[in-house]
Amino acid sequence: MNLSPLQKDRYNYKPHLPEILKSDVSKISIEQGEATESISDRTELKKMFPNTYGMPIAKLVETVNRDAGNKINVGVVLSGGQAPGGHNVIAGLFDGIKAGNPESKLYGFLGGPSGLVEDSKIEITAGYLDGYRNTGGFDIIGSGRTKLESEEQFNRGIEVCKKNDITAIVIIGGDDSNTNAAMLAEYFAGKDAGIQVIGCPKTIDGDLKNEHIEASFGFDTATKTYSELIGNIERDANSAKKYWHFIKLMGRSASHIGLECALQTQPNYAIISEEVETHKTSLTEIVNEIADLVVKRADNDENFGVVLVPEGLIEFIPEMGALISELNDLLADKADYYNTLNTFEDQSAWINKNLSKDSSYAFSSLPNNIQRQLLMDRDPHGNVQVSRIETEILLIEMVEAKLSELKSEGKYKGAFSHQHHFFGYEGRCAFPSNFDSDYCYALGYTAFTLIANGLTGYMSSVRNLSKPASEWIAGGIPVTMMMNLEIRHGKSKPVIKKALVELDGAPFKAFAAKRNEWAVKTSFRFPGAIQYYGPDEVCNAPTITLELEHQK
Ligand code: FBP
Repeated sequence: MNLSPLQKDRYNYKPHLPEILKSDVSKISIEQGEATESISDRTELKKMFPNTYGMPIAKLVETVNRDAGNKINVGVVLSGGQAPGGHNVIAGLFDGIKAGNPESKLYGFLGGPSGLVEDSKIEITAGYLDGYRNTGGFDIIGSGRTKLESEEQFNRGIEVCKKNDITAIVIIGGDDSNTNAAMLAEYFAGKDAGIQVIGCPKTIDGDLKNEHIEASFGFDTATKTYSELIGNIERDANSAKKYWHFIKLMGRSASHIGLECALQTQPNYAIISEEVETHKTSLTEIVNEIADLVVKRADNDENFGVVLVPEGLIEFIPEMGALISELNDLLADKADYYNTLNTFEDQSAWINKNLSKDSSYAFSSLPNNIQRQLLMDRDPHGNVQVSRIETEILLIEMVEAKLSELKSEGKYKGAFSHQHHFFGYEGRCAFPSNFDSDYCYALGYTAFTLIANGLTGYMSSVRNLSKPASEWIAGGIPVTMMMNLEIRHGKSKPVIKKALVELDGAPFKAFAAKRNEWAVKTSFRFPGAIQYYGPDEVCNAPTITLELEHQK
């Protein structure tokens, strides 16, 4: 294989570990606290999860565990979008399993959750894994977005595990995948199937976090990668002084990525979807505010700038959010008829007829290309695929129109040349930062210790993350504890509560305190590329978001 020097070198990186994980696995046990409750809807959730509701938080402690050496077979699944560090979760899990008993086996189900129901798998061996340690991507076994939620799938899961003598499954995924992991754990426990299920918190979006799960893995590397690119663009903008750059950043719902990148790079303008929703800001108001900023900077002879746009923005703009949810329901309920309409003209005419008056108005006010994007295929959860909606271009077109209006009124004299970018896939498979390499390995190793201690329905948890790895605290959090009921497509469903940007949280407050200063006066900050070697503040610093959250 033609390996890059960095790839070869990263194979040799030894992840830094929390103190407890340096002990022999036969000496790692768990200490359990009080019974727990879900964040809300307790009576209903208790009924839905009779076997796994209310379990205590588990903390790893150094005490003899006689079961750690049992020979076991474990299956692992990667679920959803790629996030840097997934390979290291598997490496940590593998090393834990083999440290328990070298005869134990780890199977990787191929292509995501569907691999489990289809019994499509490989055995992960030491030699095979060595080609993936400390590297980005999910290509070790592949990922997928199939939802595991039907009884038929759960029963298939039992059959496949029995056939392969697998007694534990680790599901590495986001909030939806971990919700499904909890349902699987409950179903297996109810059937006395003898199969444990443990989840691991993954998503670059950073929206799977709470009091007990401080960060989802991949957020650190992805935001560092995007921040490097944004910083480079800022420097280019400041050198050429001729372009406004509109940069859309991934993050399906929450704006954590946009917020972290704004704190890292100090752009002229950054939209935070949660603020737009809270203040019920309309699309026109957002456009007017950006146009106003372009005018002010032009008055200073600065006809350039950088605007960050969160991927999920469109759903948070009140009139657009209402439109999208009507479209989602319409396309799900009347899919058969809708699929008979062959031309965009027929589709949009039918859509307009079936939408409410307000949504039909919002739909008609959008350019044709955005209308088409809003009608594209939904994801397996029935959601519009926001990464395919070109919000950054929509904003550019609308700002341009506003500026020509202002020009004709004699209120704007500048030039508005623009470039647009979308940073998403560029960051999902980067070589994991040292932070993500360490964190992911620790999550995987912890997942094994939870299995070795007989737990099911837990998420692997590693906390105290703003401190050096040796001070991290490892354990398990019962998944039901993070759940509430939410209406999804008209039905009340148990789900892990998604963490959105909190407007009274430290990261947003830090951004809000500075953004006016960064807007008109050029104040760009250049984070540069992720560093793997060098002083701690250069190669081991966590995200600004994490640091600020821990200062509270
Ligand atoms: P997960 O929630 O599965 O981690 O995926 C997040 C994400 O990267 C979003 O930021 C983005 O909207 C989406 O995946 C893109 O999905 P796809 O990979 O299917 O294009």
